[in-house]
Amino acid sequence: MRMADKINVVFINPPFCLSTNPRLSVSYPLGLMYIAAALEKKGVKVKIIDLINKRNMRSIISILKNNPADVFGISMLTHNRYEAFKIAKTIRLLYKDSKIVFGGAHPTILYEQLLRSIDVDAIFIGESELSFVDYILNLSEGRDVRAKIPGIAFRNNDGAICCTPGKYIEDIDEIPLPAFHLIDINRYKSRFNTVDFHLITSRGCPFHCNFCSLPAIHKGRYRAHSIARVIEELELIISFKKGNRILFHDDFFSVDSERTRNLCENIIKKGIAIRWSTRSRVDAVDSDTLRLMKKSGCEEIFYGVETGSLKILKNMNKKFEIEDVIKAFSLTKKGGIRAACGIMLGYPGENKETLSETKKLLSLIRPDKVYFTPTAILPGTTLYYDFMRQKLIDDSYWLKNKNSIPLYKMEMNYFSMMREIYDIHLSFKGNFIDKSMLIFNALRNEACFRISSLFDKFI
Ligand code: B12
Ligand code: SF4
Repeated sequence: MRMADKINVVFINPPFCLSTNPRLSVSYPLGLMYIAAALEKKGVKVKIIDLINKRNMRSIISILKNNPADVFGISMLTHNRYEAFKIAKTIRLLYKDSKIVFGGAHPTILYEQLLRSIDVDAIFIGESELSFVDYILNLSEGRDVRAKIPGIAFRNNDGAICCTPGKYIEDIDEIPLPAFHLIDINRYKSRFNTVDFHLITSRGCPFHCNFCSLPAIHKGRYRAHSIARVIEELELIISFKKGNRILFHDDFFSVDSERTRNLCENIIKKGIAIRWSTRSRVDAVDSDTLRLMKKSGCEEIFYGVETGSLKILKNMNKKFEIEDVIKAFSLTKKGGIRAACGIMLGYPGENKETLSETKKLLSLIRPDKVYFTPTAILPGTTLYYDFMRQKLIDDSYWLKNKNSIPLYKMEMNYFSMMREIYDIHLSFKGNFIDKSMLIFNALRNEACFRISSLFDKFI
């Protein structure tokens, strides 16, 4: 007799209280939709409860009461850890016999601390389509095989914390297409009444920037979907008829320019009419690839430029040069694609001089959009370990400070930096609309910093 259909799983995406970015777009929980699809393929009953924009704990409790499960799987980023903890504690009170597990970026890095402080049955480390399915299928047969499944952390019968080594999915095409039928896609409509679809064509990034969480999650491993699989997912998305805007949300799109060209050629050949945008690195674009990207519907590329200071760029271990930034922006704009740029403010070493280097660079490359963010010190990053060594922070921060993210207390305070940011925006020349947009961006950035300073802590 098949037992898989006797067990039911409820995935929960906890609310996201604004902490660093008031501009956050609400997007569907792709990671959970992948695991849900893998479970359904084995006959397991799954639900996804997306609480992303729920603010009220009472309404969350009533949703939980209406959705009993054998296993509750809670997803967690560092930025919504506090809500995830509260939900786990509530489920424990409501359903004493159900299993509760965590997964996602934050528990992948801090599983030990979480097992010591929160009553959960297991924590899944990294990508979990295989490991979680394995866990559930065994559980449905009454077997507890946690110690044998790769990429799980748990407490054994003696209370000791055990962690099995993780295993990456070599061929990511084996993972079924995300389970779109488990979410209400209309909830994710933008103000233009269309959905911004998120699609991941590859996983991981071969670089090791010092502020980024990815090296701790994917350990520098990069794997790509086949072009045929990406086209299949695009065709599925288009069949929903909710607009044709796609965000290729790879950690680093265009790692391999030949593959990128191949993908674009296939989109063109198959007549897939999409408007898309993505993220890339300034040292990974060339004019031929950009031409094909444009032809296949690419409207915007976001580059993590981070700073105009070579000294800070080196401190970050970004591994590109200022010349690469200038070249990439020139090629992208010449190719008719909007070039957006992310700048991190307040990285250790930031001062008036480095800021003016950033200003100089921005006025040279003249990006179509600039996103300024304060430098967040995320767990598992080299930056975080540097601060730990200096005894400026330790792991207890993540339990004591709700959802707060630490920021670095620099020579220069954030408010004088904000004034500098206004200057940067106003120094851009352009037509009235461009200029109005830039001023709007400046105001938005200011709001973003003010909110950060309310929630986040300086160390
Ligand atoms: C696309 C993306 C976004 C998109 C959409 C996110 C979404 N709704 O899916 C947008 C642009 C909206 C976004 C926003 C933000 N993001 Co983001 N995002 C990503 C990115 C590039 C890919 C995520 C993804 O879909 N991966 C593919 C799927 C397969 O992976 P996954 O979601 O991690 O899920 C897998 C595993 O983690 C695990 N898993 C996850 N949950 C669970 C739960 C259970 C029970 C189990 C068993 C397993 C499990 O299994 C899944 C399948 O393999 C990641 C980088 C990365 N590679 O993780 C950053 C990343 C997750 N984002 C990050 C951050 C910081 C943010 C923001 C806070 C940024 C900000 N300051 O505004 C916001 C918060 C968003 C939110 N609402 O929660 C950080 C998280 C760092 C941390 N320590 O928590 C990451 C790691 C980027 C980075 N380099 O630092 N993001
Ligand atoms: S910041 Fe970008 S390039 Fe650097 S490790 Fe993270 S994903 Fe890769």
